[in-house]
Amino acid sequence: MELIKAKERAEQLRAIIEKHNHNYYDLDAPTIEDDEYDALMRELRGIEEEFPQLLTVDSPTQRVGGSAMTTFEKVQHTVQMGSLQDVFSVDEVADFIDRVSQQNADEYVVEPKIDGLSVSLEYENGVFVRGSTRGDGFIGEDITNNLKTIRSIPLKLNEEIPFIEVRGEVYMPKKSFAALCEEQERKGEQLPKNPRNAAAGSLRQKDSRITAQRKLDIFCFNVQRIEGKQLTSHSQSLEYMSQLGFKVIPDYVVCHNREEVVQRINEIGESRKLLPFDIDGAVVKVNDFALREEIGATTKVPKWAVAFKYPPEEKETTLNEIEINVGRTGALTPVAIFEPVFLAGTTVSRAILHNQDIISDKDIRVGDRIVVRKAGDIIPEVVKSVAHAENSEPYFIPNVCPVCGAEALRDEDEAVIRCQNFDCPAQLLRSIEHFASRNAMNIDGLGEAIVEQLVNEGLIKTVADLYTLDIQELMALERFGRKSAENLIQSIENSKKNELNRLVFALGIRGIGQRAATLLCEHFGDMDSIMNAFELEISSIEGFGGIMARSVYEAMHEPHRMKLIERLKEYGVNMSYKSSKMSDKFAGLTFVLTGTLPTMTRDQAKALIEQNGGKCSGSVSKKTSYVLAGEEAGSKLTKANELGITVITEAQLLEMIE
Ligand code: 0OX
Repeated sequence: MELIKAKERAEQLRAIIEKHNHNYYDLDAPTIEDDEYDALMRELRGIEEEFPQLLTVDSPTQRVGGSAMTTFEKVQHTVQMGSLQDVFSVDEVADFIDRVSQQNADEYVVEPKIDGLSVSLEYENGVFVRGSTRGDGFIGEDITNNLKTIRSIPLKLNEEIPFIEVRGEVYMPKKSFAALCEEQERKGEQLPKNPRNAAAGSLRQKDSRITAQRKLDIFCFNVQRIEGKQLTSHSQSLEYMSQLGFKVIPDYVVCHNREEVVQRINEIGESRKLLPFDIDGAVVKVNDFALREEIGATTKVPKWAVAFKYPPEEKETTLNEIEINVGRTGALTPVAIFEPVFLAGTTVSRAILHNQDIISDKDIRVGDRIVVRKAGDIIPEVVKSVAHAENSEPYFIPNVCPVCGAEALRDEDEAVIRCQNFDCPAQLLRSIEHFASRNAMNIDGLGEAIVEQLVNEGLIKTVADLYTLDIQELMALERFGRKSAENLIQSIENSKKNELNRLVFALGIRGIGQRAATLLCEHFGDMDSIMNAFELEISSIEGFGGIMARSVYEAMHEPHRMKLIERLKEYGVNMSYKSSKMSDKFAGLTFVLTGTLPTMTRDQAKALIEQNGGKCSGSVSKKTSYVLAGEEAGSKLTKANELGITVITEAQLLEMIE
């Protein structure tokens, strides 16, 4: 084919393909069979390969990325991609409307809040040049190639506007999610937890060909920055985005007062189950841009918008049984096993009931009709019992261990019931799993199933026996080959060199977590000194209370633990501590970590905070000093905003240390 003809045909093909894309992805009304579409794409690709000079940045062939990348480049957002203030009641929405109407607001846009991932899309002279994740709001990651695979993201706009940056939410439609689950199941691979997680995983693929298969979609809802056009209101900007070719947030309505806003929020809530995508709330925004400027923002959220979060979805089901799990410290934990229900994106059939007091307060009995929900949309919980089965009786946690049959007693000051047998097989299993776990001795390849196998085959009776295992012994076991046996022995060998704080934590002393273990090591320097310490000296360590000191003292004088430590010493497990303390800058401060940080893992950030004298906690409260938030930060960030706790980024943390 000669060049001129090829150019003509390529342009024609691009126009046809984009038209079909629009019909399929934006209008949900396909106008071509898959194989015909593939043939058009093949023809276009063929021309572009023969005449590379004809290739354009906005060609539909550019949507399916090339080879895998190793990292994502960082992107500094010129306009902060802030989050929204969450509210949980209609009263709070009314308060918001009252406040902004006093500042002269008289128009509000209410739109669904898509449960996906926020991204920024930048266009120069109408051409898509860069797409990035929200990150921590200031710095995100360049995911242009992955975003190009989303057909509803225009590669070229309908107008050659000098510059525009828009913000949208990438999501996985329920239909694509169902198809992905089906495919993963067929391949025997792990199923994604919910559409949001699946979308997040797909967007972070290093190989955009995988992203392309995931059928993601987007809704755009904000102009972040624009040159060459003046916009005066949110509704006008939504219309303008639509005109440019963006897929704009659907079902938005302009309201004029509190009643209209509340009615619209309720309508969106009612339509929630029927929508082809997940939403987790409704957003109410002041419409007028000049007024938004006046109303302003806090450091974290705009004051001219709120996100109303719908209450967690609840379902009724039947409680089939209450299972008792025996933990590492012998605690008997009741778990509700119920008829499976689909809740907030996943099927659930179990929920922890915690302790006898909770069961008694809610009068939960086997056979009951119960209401379940996911707390924070993640952890399943039993809300209440709505009806007892005929002839049912109140439930009591047994006073014998279901695993070894030994006596189980309620501790004096606790709600917990514990098996009293030190040699209980369940406790042994859990304590070996804990010993080997990532934050303890970090023995790779020693998961639950292997521990169970080693215990059942009689190869280990205490954790010290791990250090006597040899390759031949392991190879004689089912499912062990030479390579896996060698690897496990090597991991066990490596663990001998661990810092002492890991070992102290791995011993599983009640009430002694990673931080307390490190404090003990910092104070005493080696295992012998910890073992010989008086209770009073232990309790003098900053951060230690009387109960913790007693627990350490007693644990270190239990004959079975003393023997265990003696054996570990004999096998060459490290018993001394080299301090990694850097400073006391964070002394007295408590941090809570949430979301994915741009460069550090959460464990690394935690170590850094602790090395500078700070403390990390798992939940936000009034006592929290800082919340360190990264990408996809969830309910902890919301809580921090509610309590007015300072939220910092990874960069700010590093600055504080410097
Ligand atoms: C959503 C959504 C998120 C953006 C600019 C300031 C407020 N997930 O659907 N955020 C916003 O607005 C932010 N609107 C939305 N619809």
